[in-house]
Amino acid sequence: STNWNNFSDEQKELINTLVENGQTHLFSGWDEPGTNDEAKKEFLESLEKINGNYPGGLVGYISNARKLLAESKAGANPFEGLTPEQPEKVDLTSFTDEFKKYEKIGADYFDKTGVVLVAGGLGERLGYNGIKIDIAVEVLEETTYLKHYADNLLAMQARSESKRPVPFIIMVSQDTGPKTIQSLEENNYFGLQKEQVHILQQELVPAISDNDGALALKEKYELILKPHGHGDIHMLLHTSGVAAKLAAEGIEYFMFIQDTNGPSFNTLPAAIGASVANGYDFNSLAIVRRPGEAVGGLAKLVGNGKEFTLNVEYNQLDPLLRATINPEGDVADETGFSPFPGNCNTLVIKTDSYVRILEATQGIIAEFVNPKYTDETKTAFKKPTRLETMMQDLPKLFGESEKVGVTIFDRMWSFSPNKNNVTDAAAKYASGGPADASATAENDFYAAGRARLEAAGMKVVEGEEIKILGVPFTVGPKVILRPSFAMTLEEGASKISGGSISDQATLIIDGADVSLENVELSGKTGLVVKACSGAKVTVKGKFENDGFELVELGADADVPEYLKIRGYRFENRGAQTFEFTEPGEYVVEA
Ligand code: UGB
Repeated sequence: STNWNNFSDEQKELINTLVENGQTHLFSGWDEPGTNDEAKKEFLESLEKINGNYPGGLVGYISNARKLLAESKAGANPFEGLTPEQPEKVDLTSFTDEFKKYEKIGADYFDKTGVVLVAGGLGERLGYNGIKIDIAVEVLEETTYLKHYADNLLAMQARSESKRPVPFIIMVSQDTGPKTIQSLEENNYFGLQKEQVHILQQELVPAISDNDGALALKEKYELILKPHGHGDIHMLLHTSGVAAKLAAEGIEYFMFIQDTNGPSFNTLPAAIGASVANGYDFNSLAIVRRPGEAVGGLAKLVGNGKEFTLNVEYNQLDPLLRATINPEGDVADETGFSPFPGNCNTLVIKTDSYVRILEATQGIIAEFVNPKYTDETKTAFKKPTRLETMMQDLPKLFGESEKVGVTIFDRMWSFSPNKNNVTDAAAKYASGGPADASATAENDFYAAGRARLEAAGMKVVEGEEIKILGVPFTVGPKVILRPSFAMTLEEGASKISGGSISDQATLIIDGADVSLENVELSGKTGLVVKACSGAKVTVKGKFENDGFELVELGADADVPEYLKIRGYRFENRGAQTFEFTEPGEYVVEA
């Protein structure tokens, strides 16, 4: 029931193909010619676009969906015949000589590393109406995740001999793209060069309403579209040519990071070092995992004449363990933790193997489907589902020769995502899991600063842990050592000698040539030192002031969302700030 003259031959062919592939319902309810012709045209244009975005087109998508849905209905075990064992691990959970050795190796790769940020997700669990990388990782100075990441890239390139700009690849989706670009432009790319930033946009895929792969309609002339998962990054790095181009330009490793994992750069030097020293093509950063925690488990899967190391996603780990090594499933071993390292989804991938794999596979990662069925007959879904992919599944494309390793770090140092709103976070914490909220992310940000001071020999008195709206937060000391000051433990130690910091004090240092000599901060004292490049600043002596005060806001406070999702803010009650904007030699004394 339409005026076919309105459509191109390609559009007519697409309609025929879709009808042949079980999608008659997309067109059967169309109005008479002359009614809603414009909407029909737009609908077809959107179908053409979606068809072009997906490798293999809509027919490929429908056939992949049918196959995966049939497997899901049959309850097929994707790990049939495989038994999980411990993967090859490098333990960097404490600051040993080995840790420092790896940092040293990795620091030589600052100008041979690119950073890939997957930021296409909206963070609905967090209750924040904006892009997650615009949220502040700390509210003493309100540094956003995006600025924090850019600061680290600037620090990496400042430390390399070549001073080559560190490539920064950001994957966005149509949900996050415009705001990401706006944020970069409004802030002059945070000091980065526009050319070093590569924005890649992932496309949404159609939702599916039944086991036959029927595409779901939102209304008569509109499909329901959903995100396809972070695994799209591999296809985009291939189709855009960015991976191959950067590899040819001498980039040897990519570090993949998530949108709101502040500690990622704490681990970068040692993780790259571990990849280099152990010849890893793919290195998964991991933490000691709590049983049942919503992070995947990293395991070596052995069987069917093969063995390979892979993330087993958290919803699949329990059934796999029950079917193989432990009838009780995803439970603690004698250490009190899950025997399998938890996936931080921070990945270090060697570019030459990566480009080779991308060329052979087009970067198309194994898809999966996770429909919620209405009952055990598994014939109907509660709501339309879609095919998804995960970036950590890349090793599924590897052959015999690629080496996969796991590098385990202390949790505070490596993994503190900001994913949950305060209410959910408090509930998660109450039931024994990590809160993974704004407050805990900020807390770990300061804890990493404390750890750097301690590793440099300063005396650090850790404060008490309070609960803010049911989420734990350590009152102090609050320490921010900007990447401009130190990227490795060794660098921190070379700039700090002696000194002490009390449990409620605050210390913020920004600048490459700042050094601390027996600095003592007592009580609630706050000290902020910022030095531009070329300003050599020596800080010494005992400081005393009223510093920063933590003010709890309560659940119903009328404050901006970035404060609401944490439940507190800081007020400056007399912290001292010393800022040097001209090169020269300076001494800051109490
Ligand atoms: N993301 C995209 O860029 N595009 C998308 O389509 C979807 C997401 P989630 P998830 O580290 O805690 C992962 O939703 O998928 C970005 C691992 O699979 O926060 O539940 C998004 O912007 C899991 O093994 O995470 O779980 C964000 O930056 C575990 O380690 C990132 O992808 C878990 O992360 C992650 O998206 C974890």
